[in-house]
Amino acid sequence: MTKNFYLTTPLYYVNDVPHIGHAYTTIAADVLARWKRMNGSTVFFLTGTDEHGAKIAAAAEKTGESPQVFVDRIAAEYRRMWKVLGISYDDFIQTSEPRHKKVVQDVFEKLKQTGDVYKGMYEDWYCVHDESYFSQAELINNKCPSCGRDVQRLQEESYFFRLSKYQEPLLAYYAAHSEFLSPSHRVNEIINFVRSGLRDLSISRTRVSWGVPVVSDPAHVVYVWFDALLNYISAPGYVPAAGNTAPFSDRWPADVHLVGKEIFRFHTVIWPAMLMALGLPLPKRVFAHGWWTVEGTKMSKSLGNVVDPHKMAEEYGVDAFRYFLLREVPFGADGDFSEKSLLGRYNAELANNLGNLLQRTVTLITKNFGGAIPITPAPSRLLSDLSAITARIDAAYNALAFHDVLEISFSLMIRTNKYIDEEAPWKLTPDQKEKLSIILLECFSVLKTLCVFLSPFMPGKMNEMWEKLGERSSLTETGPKLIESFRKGQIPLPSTGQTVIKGEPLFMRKGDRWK
Ligand code: ME8
Ligand code: MG
Repeated sequence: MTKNFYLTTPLYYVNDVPHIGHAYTTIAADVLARWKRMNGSTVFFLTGTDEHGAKIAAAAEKTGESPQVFVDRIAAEYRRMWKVLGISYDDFIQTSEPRHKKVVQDVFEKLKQTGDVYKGMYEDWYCVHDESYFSQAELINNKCPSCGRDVQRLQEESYFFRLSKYQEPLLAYYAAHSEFLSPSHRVNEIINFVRSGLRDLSISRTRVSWGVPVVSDPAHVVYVWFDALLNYISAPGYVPAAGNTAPFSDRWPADVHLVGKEIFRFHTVIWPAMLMALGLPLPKRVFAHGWWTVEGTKMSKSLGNVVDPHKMAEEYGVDAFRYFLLREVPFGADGDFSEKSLLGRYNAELANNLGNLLQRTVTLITKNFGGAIPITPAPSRLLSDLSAITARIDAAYNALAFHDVLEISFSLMIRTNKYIDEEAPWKLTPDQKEKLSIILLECFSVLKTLCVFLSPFMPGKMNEMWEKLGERSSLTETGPKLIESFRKGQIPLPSTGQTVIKGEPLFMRKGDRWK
């Protein structure tokens, strides 16, 4: 039976170049997508770019390009970045695409008809940078509470979305679906916000021209957030006139919307209310991760401390960079990026632990058995709790606790390296070949298991390791069967004559320029 699994990243604004913040969310989503595929799910992994609004039109004007040429160019940079970082997305949506705009327009008209969208007058403090209105009470020192810039008093005719109507239904939904607001430490902020009262939301602009025009009133363009959020249903093929029917309903509702904590509220208040208004089922989970700073300070273009993922991937390899981002900080918490820490973990964990475990195992098998993995029907001491370990790995992946997956795997590496140190197989005499076989088969089995657990994080390196272990099948294709046996506590034996390949270390140690 194949299960469908639909997950998304935010749609990134195109007025910025992709940096580690965007890479973080997208890599996390990719890890989950790969794990789900390996477990036999049919995955639909969506990412893309958020391209409308005044800020983006202004950014285009600065470069002298038309907005469309500008957004296409930056969107292409995102695609290129995802290619470099090995992101296995299934669809990339740009909000300026006709397939998306059509859905936005049809949804708008549909909700106008049902009365959830109505016309009124809007007046408040407006921040151009954030394209948001704020009430006097929300301002901080009379400046924008989000970016600290000046705000201006604006009044305009606007369409509103009847958000206030959904206050109680939202609270009821949160109460009945404990996973919807994830991680759990974020539940209270949302519940308190909704309880404090929801105002209807202004969802059209007359001052902005780069956007989706309202069909029945083209002086208005749709507010960027109302426009952008709809990508999650436009990409999988929602047709407003048809409602929740196949093929759209095969994908929808989303299993996970992965977002940064600063946009959690948009995804857990406005978005579900929009879906309720459309009569669509709600996403199963919205997960907010934390924010990266760089060496203690907020990343910003003006400070010149924006970390370029291309550079990190070039220096340390894509896989080590992917590994590091999810290893350094518990997923959901804030973190601080430093290259020193990346180098430290690269050397200590990847080169000295994982790489070394592979290297010594392969060397011993080569030296003592001519490379052929010894097959003994011995019970594995190291993996005696394999079904329990696999259950913990499953649980960690399902909770999006990527750091736990890595920690569990890391303990296994440490344990195995320690086992080799203690057993000192190089000291065994020729009449102890049986014992040597057992030790090496055990190490081999641990490495094979690690390949499966870690390949979503380091697909390239784990394929390399898989090949070095003499495995011929494709790791991603064999993965599902292997995970099934792991769950039963069974480690499949190598095939007869399977030989390891001795070569370059998996991770070359790097000189420490900070020492
Ligand atoms: O908010 N640390 O787009 P955006 C961690 N277009 N994650 C970070 C980060 C950091 N320092 N910086 C960025 C938008 N991110 C809207 C979304 S969705 C319908 C519309 C990641 O380009 C994180 O996922 O500002 C954050 O939520 C997202 O980039 C914001 O990207
Ligand atoms: Mg932002």
